[in-house]
Amino acid sequence: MPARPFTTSSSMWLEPATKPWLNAYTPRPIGGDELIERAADDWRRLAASAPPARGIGELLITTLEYASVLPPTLYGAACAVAAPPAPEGYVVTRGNAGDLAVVGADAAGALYGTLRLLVLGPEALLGGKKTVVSSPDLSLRMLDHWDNLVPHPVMGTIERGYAGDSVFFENGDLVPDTDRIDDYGLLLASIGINAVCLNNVNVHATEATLVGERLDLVRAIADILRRHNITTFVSVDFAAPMTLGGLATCDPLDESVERWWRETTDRVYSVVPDLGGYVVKADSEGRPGPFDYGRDHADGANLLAAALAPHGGLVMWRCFVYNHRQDWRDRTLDRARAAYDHFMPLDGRFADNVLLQIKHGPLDFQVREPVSPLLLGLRETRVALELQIAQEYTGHAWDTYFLPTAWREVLELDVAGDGGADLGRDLVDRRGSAIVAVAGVGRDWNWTGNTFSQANLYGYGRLAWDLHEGTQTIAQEWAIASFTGDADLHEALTRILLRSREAYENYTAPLGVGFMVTPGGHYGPNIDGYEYSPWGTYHFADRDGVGVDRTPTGSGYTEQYPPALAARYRSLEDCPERLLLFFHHLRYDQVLPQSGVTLIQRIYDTHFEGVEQVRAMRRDWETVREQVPEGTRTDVDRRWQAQEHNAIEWRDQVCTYFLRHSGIADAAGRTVYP
Ligand code: GCW
Repeated sequence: MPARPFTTSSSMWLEPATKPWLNAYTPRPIGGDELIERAADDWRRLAASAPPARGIGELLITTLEYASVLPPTLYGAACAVAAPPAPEGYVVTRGNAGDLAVVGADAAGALYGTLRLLVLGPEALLGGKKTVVSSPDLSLRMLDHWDNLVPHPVMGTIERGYAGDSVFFENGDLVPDTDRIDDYGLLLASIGINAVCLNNVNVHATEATLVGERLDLVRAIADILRRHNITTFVSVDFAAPMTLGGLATCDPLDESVERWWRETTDRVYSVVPDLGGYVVKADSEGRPGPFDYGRDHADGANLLAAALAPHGGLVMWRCFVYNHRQDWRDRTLDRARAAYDHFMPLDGRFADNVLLQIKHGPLDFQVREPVSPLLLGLRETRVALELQIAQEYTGHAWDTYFLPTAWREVLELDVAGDGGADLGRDLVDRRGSAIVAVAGVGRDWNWTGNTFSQANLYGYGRLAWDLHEGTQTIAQEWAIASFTGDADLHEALTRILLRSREAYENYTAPLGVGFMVTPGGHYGPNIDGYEYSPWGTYHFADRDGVGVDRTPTGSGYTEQYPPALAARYRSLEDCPERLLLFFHHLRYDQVLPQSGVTLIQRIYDTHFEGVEQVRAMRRDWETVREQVPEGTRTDVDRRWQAQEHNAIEWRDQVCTYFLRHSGIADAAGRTVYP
């Protein structure tokens, strides 16, 4: 067992200081599987820096296959569960003598059960019960890293990364400290993540060689991640037959192209036999793709699927396909329509090992978007829901923003609009769905830049495992698992997280209209920053009103939804207020049916409220900050300062912009700069 301590210094959910139970139990692996041995090792390793505790008993870690070896009370309890755990699931049970058993459906389940126990402790995990059973809702729970092998001149080592350099790569090579990759694997396993894509979906020249000359890097990282039950994926360049292979084409229907992918993939699997597969961004934001040859995306995806199928590999084919060279003068185009228009007609044409990876909203990880209609529409194709932990449009790692609040809403959407199954249920019921998130992790001491952003990574793992887990539970678990302190501390941290999304939404772009961010970097306000750009992200504010008409009188995007949802979004009365400007262009003096005030007044009110909410969160923090370790405390302090400044800037720019455009003053008489 390595004596090396876990390499984050403090304040994260594997924080041993918060876990006296680590020293109360002696782990005993049964069955000899490497993952089980490792689970016991992880326990012992963290116990080395946990507070001393009096021994209570043994922690027996095994699988159903070996469960008969357990002492009778533990065996009986583990086997008495109504439904045995599904693959990767586990039973945790407490015996009369104080011993604990984790019984996995398989070795992965034993690992996950042990790590869950390690994070929460037996009291929180078992509550008053003798036994708990847990199984993941989805079998593929993935993180996509947008890491570059060599720093990109504009995007750096991680595209949209706010937490330092890549945990995998440094200057075209492996990072010198590969122990940190091992720790990262443990961190991810502790929240049930079982797949990681190593590199940016924008695959530049050097990164393309990960399936060629630099396959050794994939092997080295896969060897480490595998110890934690994590399967490795790579992003590939659709034009690789040309850029790497020297062919004159990458036409998906060309025989030499097919051969190139087959031979390349065979070689890749001879080196990394359990690679998960390829992630692909094609015909998107300047990336090459099948459109270059008059082919469609089923042709493109199936080309790679055929090469991967003999090895059991998957194609994660992204649907973020839209015209990024739009003419802002052309009001007939609506970027929100693009994914559905491109992919819906292809439903049923994709190979079995293709998953269409779809961002949760039709635009781009905005604070508020409706759920992508493509996610709801596809019925004959496997889908992966794509979320973004990296806070590209949600405050980078400066502003505190608890993303699970927004993800909950996505997963809770009733898919037919009739109060029936929600998206979470629907994903489980469909064949072979998956969940993916853009990682937001870097080499910073706390992995995520802002310590509060850890709660987003933690929350992603929890929701990926249980699509119906509540945000209150997630926030509270993270706070308790990460910080030693009294109930006031944990309650304050939980409260802050749970309020943070609403605050951020209030002080940024109003009522779902989106963007209004600084072009390029996407932090801070610039109301017209993208208004005359080719990116298709417009708000259409003029002297009379603002918002995008996506009903049949406008772009008709609403009609991509199932009928009941289309009707809801089309209607001014029924459209959720937070989405009004996403779906409608409204006059400033329009009285909003839900809040009963005019649009312009609602814009003023939410923006003033947003700043006050930041101040309230900050005050909450002030009351408990002394309980937080020094490094984290001062770092969080300066992030609150930055956030308050950002919120004020947003409030004043938005309010002034709309005062100048509408000429209507704030009825409450607050300071809006003329
Ligand atoms: O939101 C945009 C980002 C790009 C990103 C792209 C994508 C990796 O601004 O940086 O590229 O989304 O999801 O492909």
